[in-house]
Amino acid sequence: MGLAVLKIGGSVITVKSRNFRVNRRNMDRIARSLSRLYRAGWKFVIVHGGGSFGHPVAAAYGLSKGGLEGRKLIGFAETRYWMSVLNLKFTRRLLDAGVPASPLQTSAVAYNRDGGLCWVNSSLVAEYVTRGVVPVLYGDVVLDVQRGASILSGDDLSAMLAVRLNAESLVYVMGAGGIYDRPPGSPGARLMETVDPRSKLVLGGTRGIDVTQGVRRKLDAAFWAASRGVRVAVGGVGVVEEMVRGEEGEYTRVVWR
Ligand code: IP8
Repeated sequence: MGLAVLKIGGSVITVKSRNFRVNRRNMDRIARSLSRLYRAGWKFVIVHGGGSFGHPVAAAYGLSKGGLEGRKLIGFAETRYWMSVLNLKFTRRLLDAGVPASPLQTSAVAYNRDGGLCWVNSSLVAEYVTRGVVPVLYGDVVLDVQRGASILSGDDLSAMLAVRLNAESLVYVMGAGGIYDRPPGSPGARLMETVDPRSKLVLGGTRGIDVTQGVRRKLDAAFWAASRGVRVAVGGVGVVEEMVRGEEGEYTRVVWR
């Protein structure tokens, strides 16, 4: 059995419309799926997003473009605090399901350059995995060698770890349940079975891959990992096990061709 890196979207494990409110039901569903997979022999690295813990705080202090001057210093510390709170709450649910999950503070093992991931201590993460521990990292505000500090997205971090650790599977769990050919919920929107860099995804009348910043970033990271031989899937909470195993299911496979 191989290694799977899972990026659990912040919109899945938190209530987006209520700051600092977790979605406990989704946390528990994911925890039960991971527990079954772990008992079947899978190893994991988990990375979760910021949801209504990280994003509103980072936005309130103007951290989206980075910086560490003036009130951004408090914003850095507040964002770090709230991400740690979310990380502990999710880790608790995983532990209660029998998964040996252990928080790993992203900003202590990674830093950025000009807003993008520059370095991550992937060999340390690998050591935890080898010993059977399930490290739980997250999108975080991290030090940045040019900007002082900036946001490191969990989407980028998970793709990098999947490639560096030679993962068999990289799974993005998101609220929408996969990638749609047009905005999910709009008339005629169809879940894509597979998506590749040339797929025609329509948003607001434009052609080509033109999705929201969040999904675009996820896809860029996903294509990059797929181009390096990782099996990549994007889907909802109900198909986590199928995605990790690479079985049939209602989700989107991300391929490189
Ligand atoms: O939700 C962002 O991580 P993401 C984390 O994976 C913060 O993009 C601090 C907003």
